[in-house]
Amino acid sequence: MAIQEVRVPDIGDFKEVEIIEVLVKVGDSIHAEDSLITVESDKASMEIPSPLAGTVKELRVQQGDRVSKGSLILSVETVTNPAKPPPALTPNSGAAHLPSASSPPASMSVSPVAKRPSPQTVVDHEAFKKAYAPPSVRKFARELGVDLSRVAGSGRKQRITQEDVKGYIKDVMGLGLPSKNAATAHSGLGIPRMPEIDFSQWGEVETVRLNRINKLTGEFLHRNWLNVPHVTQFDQADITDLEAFRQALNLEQEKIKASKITPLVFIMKAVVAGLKAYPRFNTSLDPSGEMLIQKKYYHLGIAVDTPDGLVVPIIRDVDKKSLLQLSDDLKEVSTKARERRLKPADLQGGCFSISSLGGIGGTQFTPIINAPDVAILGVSKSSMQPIWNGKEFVPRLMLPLSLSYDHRVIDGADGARFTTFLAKMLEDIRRLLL
Ligand code: CAO
Repeated sequence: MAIQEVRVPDIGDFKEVEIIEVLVKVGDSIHAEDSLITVESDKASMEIPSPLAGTVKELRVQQGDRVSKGSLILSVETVTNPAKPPPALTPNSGAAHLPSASSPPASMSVSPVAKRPSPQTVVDHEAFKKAYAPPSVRKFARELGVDLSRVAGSGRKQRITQEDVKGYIKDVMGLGLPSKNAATAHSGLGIPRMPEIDFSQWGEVETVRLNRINKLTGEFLHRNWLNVPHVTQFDQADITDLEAFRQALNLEQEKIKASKITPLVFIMKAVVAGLKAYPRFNTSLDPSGEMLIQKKYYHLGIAVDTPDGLVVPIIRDVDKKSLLQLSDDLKEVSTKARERRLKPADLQGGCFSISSLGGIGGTQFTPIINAPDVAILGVSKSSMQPIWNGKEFVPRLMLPLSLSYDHRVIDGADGARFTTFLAKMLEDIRRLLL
């Protein structure tokens, strides 16, 4: 480890140019060729990349400063990479730029937007060259097939930023997600954007930044809500007998100091029986909309409420596990989720999800499908209710079920058949053995 200074390299005719953006801060970990600052002359702008990798120790410039060749930008505590000579200047029409490495932010790697090509097929290459954008944004746009000449810039002097490109893609994909792209007054769905409101005019407020899980979950749920035509089927299952069995089982668990079993593991088993009886619930729609992919495995996503937000780890091969094994798995994944120990693989490969709010309360809700699954089961809190048995009202413990399904794949009749089937399984769990 060593502290090394990074200075402005030979930038040709650029002398005493103004820094219009500082792209890093103290403590940032940077790679060689990551952009550090953007400078701008009367004619052009350019990003100045780092010649080395490490951690930013001290920043010696700020926005508005003027720099020339040799000006000190910052100092870096280097890792293994030795200092490299600065990369060569790559002129560009309208704007001269130094090449810089840039990759989409983590959120883009889970976003469907980044994986799908833009629907726009023809790129006007001449106009693309003239667009006012730094190299990292050009590279990003080229990778995604976005014609920069169609993107409105929100940066200084209408410079196009990576956020503008993302906003443009969201608009053309019809996701209707809010973007800073000023080119359109409406989102892709024609939904007017929410106005920016200064709430402090009515009283004291505090602005809190959303954490990464909140942001990713928000984007994911919004995408699914807008892309998938949801229908929610409500039902309730008489779990009086199941509950008597569970209580007896838990007494035995207590004797051997094992942990208690909750109704959720029985529900997981009933869902797997449902997926076997109605295989269309165990499919995913091909993005072309032409084909269904039938899954022959039974991995269930379980929504877990954590202090950082909602996560949905997967419990695999639910069909092959006993109730006690499932109970252990459930404890393990929910503990890992709450202790932030889940790995990306723990969140992938599910077939169908369950969102259980039964331990909290509520009578019913409309869960959002965890696409590419085609359905999700919401479970609310069971309660004693008077049920008419043909002769009299009898007290029965009723469990509310809310099944949201993708109406492109599942018809309403099958939605009702599935919840009726689940209720039947839970009413008499001996049926799960059939
Ligand atoms: N009806 C009545 N009681 C229920 C119940 C139900 N449907 N489900 C659970 N309970 C009881 C349990 O038996 C337990 O009681 P005891 O302590 O007396 O045994 C208590 O409620 C707490 O259960 P739990 O919530 O800790 O355990 P679980 O196995 O039912 O659920 C988990 C585990 C991880 C799913 C849950 O803790 C959780 O995070 N739920 C929230 C999911 C969520 O946020 N969904 C919303 C997503 S947005 O759509």
